[in-house]
Amino acid sequence: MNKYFKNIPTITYEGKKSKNPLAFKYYNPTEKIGDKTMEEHLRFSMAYWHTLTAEGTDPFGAGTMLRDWDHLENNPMDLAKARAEAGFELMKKLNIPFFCFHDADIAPAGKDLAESNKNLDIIAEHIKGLMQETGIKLLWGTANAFSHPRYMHGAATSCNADVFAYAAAQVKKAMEITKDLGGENYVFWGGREGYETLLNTNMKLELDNLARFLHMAVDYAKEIGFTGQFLIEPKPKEPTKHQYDFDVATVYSFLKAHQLDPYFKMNIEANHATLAGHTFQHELHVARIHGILGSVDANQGDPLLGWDTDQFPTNIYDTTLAMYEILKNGGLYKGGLNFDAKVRRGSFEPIDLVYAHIAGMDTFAKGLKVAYSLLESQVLENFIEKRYSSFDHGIGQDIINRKVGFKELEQYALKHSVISNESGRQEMLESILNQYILEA
Ligand code: XLS
Ligand code: CA
Ligand code: CA
Repeated sequence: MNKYFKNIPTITYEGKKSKNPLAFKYYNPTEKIGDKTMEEHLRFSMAYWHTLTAEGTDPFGAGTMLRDWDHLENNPMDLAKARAEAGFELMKKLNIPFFCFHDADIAPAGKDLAESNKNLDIIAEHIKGLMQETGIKLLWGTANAFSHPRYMHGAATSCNADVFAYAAAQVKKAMEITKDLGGENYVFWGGREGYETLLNTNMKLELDNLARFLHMAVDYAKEIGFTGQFLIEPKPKEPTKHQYDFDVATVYSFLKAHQLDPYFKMNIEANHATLAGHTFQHELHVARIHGILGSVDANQGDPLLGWDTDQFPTNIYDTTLAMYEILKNGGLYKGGLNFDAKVRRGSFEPIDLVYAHIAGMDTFAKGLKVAYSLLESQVLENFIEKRYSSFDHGIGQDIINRKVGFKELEQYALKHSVISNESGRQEMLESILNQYILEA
């Protein structure tokens, strides 16, 4: 496999002193961090869409990306095969063990649903061969039920029942292919499931239909024996003004309200967290404490821009705190760190894809190391434990054990009306965190 990224060598670990831009400085797949190797902890994945199909277009201009496979554009099936080969060559050279795709990324749409499905079967078979040849696995599959004009009003939340049916057929096929390729998860990102104005929207019906759709997916998974994890990917806005899957907390209450909670976990994207006005760590933390942290779309937004810029993750502070949550979760289990990230429009050469993935992989590897030593020291755990220690005994313990109500608490407060608090020591803790980052 040396056709599309000819001048790129296999990327290896050279250590943090290396100045070679085509080497890992922190990501050392076989290095043990605790009882797992870095490869087992991080489970990196390439996103098919950004890396293989994106052209670098924006609302102001045409595509810029130089991609060796694009000369095949007049023959869409050959183009799809070449893309797959290029993707596996790139993953092999970067030592990325997983990939993720939308149905629309891997095969061209046909003149109707039947032809689209046929195209998918042919390309999926080709991909299966490449998976066998390289040992690279499928982290998750999904259906693109948002790009085609038929989805202008949404898919499972469209006002048009024919669109609901088409989306169901598309998801059915995407689930079958994901199962056939051994996918470990299947993702539902809301796409256009949301609304622009309540002047034309029956929100109750749309939300109920979304729940009906997800129940049908659960039923079909059982029917075909798909045992991968179902994941919902929250996002607060873009493309619609109000996305129904706003954030982890919103999705969790939706799942609970519709008895869907036993079947779904979250796929948390960093850039979606920040668009929702949260930190990446906040979303991971909320999912973790509810037992629904499934997988991660590893990217970052730009604090100066208010949209989904999908940049490669390079912020060590953020990856440290993300890995901290992931380690506390006991890992990602079937999930992984999928680079749902794209190179900037000006980074148009194939080698930029390599630099971008190296940057993301090293940033998460460093984050893993820092998070592991932070956790080992228990410095934050000990502080937090002490901070809440008033609930370990006396009246605090009675509150926890529900032994007291408002009347008893009033009696207590009347006797203890002089209260003393302790500092939260935020700046001291931030300084400790910096120290761990600098040392690891
Ligand atoms: C878009 C989403 C999308 C999902 C998969 O913002 O990130 O790419 O990850 O449909
Ligand atoms: Ca995503
Ligand atoms: Ca995104």
